[in-house]
Amino acid sequence: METKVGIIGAGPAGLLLSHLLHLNGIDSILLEKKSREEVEETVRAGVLEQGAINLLNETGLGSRMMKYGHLHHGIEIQYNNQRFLLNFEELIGKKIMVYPQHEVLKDLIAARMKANGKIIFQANVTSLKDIDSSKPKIEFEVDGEKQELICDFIAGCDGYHGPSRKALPKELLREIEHVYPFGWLGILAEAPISNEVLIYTYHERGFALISTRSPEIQRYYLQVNPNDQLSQWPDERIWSELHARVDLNGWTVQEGPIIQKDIVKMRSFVCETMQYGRLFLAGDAAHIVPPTGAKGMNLAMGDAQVLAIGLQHYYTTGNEQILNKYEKIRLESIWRAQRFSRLMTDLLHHNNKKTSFEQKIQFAELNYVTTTVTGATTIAENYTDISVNLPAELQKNLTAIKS
Ligand code: RFL
Ligand code: PHB
Repeated sequence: METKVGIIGAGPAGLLLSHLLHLNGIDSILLEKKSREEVEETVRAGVLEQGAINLLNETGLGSRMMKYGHLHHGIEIQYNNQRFLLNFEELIGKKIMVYPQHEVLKDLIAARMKANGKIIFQANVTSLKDIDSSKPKIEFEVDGEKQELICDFIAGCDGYHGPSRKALPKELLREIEHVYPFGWLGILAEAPISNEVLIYTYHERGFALISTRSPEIQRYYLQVNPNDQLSQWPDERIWSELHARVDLNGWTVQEGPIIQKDIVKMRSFVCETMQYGRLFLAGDAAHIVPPTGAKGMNLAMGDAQVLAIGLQHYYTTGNEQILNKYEKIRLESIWRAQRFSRLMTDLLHHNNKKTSFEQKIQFAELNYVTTTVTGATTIAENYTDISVNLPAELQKNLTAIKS
């Protein structure tokens, strides 16, 4: 099998890249180890930045998002039994879209299928070969049968645990990691909407987040010990913690049957080596953020956009100049998103290891971002629009890939 761009992984990064390449007449084959159903059902992210909303709309992927997604004009931050609205629209004229990641994936897969795009599901990539040559190869297995894909370029969009990053020479790896002493217990509940916008709550019992998936399904999160097991969190305990942390006089979290539960550990990770030879890493394969800033899916889309621009430039001019800048361009946005995700995590979680000085500073920070225009504007700018940005020099190339 042969193609121009071999893509590993049908997450937001891989699927968006294959769609953008298709819009520019560049052939690709995407290999995904899960089935289509599994990909379309995995519950993960929920918030899209302004740049991601625009990109989906401008590349023909936005119709279901605009119909079923929910545009939010801001978020609320709560602490000390007080709730503050940060109205992003009023502050900077931007909004966010609450639209589940698996719905974005359904839209992308449908668009690829309609265009006869080549996605091979249940294709488990086992190794990458000759990545420093002009014909790199991907070895994979379908139904236990070994196959090989020969390409010009490989896009490693296979998440944190995928094989792409592991194919980079160890001595060239520049990896940086920070582990937080927090975990998030996430639930989906069949309940009516609790609030018009997301509520990020600091409480001495721990952080809580009120989010939503649809008018009938709500997504709530609780800060837990990262080593907690789901068996320690029966439904009654979850509801009693949510009420204790978020309820206010006259306002209560809406309850309903819990249909899904999971616990994630919180980490920041960047593999700064995002290119080696003809292999490019994109999305979670290269970086992980703690979910407090809602950046992971957006960063994956931002990577796909710049990679698509670089490949489009290469196939029209034969010049690898933009591709060679991919790593540098993306690391700027990635580190800004890392900074913001850490800031939100520190601001909103309770850490009993903090000294009383550090705890007082945390309250002063909460006060600053909720009661001053400058503080709130900083949150608004970073929350709504840092992951899918392009340097000015590439703006003209963007028009080309969207055509
Ligand atoms: P993905 O989505 O992990 O997709 C990688 C794909 O690669 C496949 N794969 C392989 N395929 C073939 N052969 C192999 N050997 C393979 N190994 C792996 C996998 O099966 C998979 O389908 O990576 P991508 O595209 O980089 O996208 C990243 C995002 O999924 C992730 O960053 C977000 O979900 C993070 N995230 C959030 N991001 C946001 O922008 N906004 C949010 O509100 C938000 N909330 C969240 C989140 C992540 C969470 N969890 C579960 C960590 C909330 C949570 C709780
Ligand atoms: C979600 O709805 O899953 C969600 C929203 C905001 C975050 C993280 C997760 O910061």
